[in-house]
Amino acid sequence: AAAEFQPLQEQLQGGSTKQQLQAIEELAVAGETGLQILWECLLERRQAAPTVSDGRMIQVIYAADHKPLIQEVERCWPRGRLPMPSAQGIDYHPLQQYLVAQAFEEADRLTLKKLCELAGPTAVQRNWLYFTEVEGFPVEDLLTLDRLWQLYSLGKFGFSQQRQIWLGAGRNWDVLWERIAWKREGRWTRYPGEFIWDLTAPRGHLPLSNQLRGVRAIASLLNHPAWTQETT
Ligand code: UYC
Repeated sequence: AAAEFQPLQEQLQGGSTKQQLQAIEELAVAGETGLQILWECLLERRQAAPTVSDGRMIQVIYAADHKPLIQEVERCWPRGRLPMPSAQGIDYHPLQQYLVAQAFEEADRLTLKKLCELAGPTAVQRNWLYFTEVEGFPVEDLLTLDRLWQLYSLGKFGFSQQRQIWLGAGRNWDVLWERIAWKREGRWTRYPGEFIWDLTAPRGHLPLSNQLRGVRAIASLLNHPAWTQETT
């Protein structure tokens, strides 16, 4: 790569997460050479567990609509950068594709659909979750969903982020709603128009859980053993 890009390249390889993400945004707008450097970095790290930098680099290549590099990414990871184990044989690949494309509204809707699939056919029919169903969710699938959302959101989105904020709020729902912008000045944020469907959203903003039928389902989700268990 051209010498002028060397500092950014070094920042990308050796910097803190914050510095890496900064370098990625600069390389994203630096044309062909910038994109090639991002691809080289992805390739070098292909054996390691994916980080938010890897997720962001992939998003940048897709956002640039760079066909040859998109093809390389898909050849290297035909099922997506993040492995997506499921105890129920559920296919999360379409969700990873939405997240890569930063189609967060579609990804959010699909997440609810997948959670309903996880709960079984009656939940799919009703298209919302009983808290008892949530309690029985396999750890593996919740971790997969959470890792997907984190990977493609600079680490901002996902249930475990929501859980951390909720715990930090002393488990007070109204404090959580305000912090994740599900309420503003005491008023519910309206679905879908008032939610923020991009990476400028506050931490924990996505994925959504409709509160029309009360907090028991999200309480089960945020209390799930997945977030405290030390496996997978
Ligand atoms: N909606 O207000 N929401 C819907 C949220 C509430 C309502 C879907 C989130 C408050 C109705 C999603 C919040 C409320 C429908 C969300 C929010 C309300 C609906 C689509 C902030 C009125 C039509 C998926 C907490 C005061 C559907 C789904 C229906 C839909 C998300 C109303 C993802 C995070 C209390 C009337 N809202 N929802 O679940 O079932 O249908 O009638 O939370």
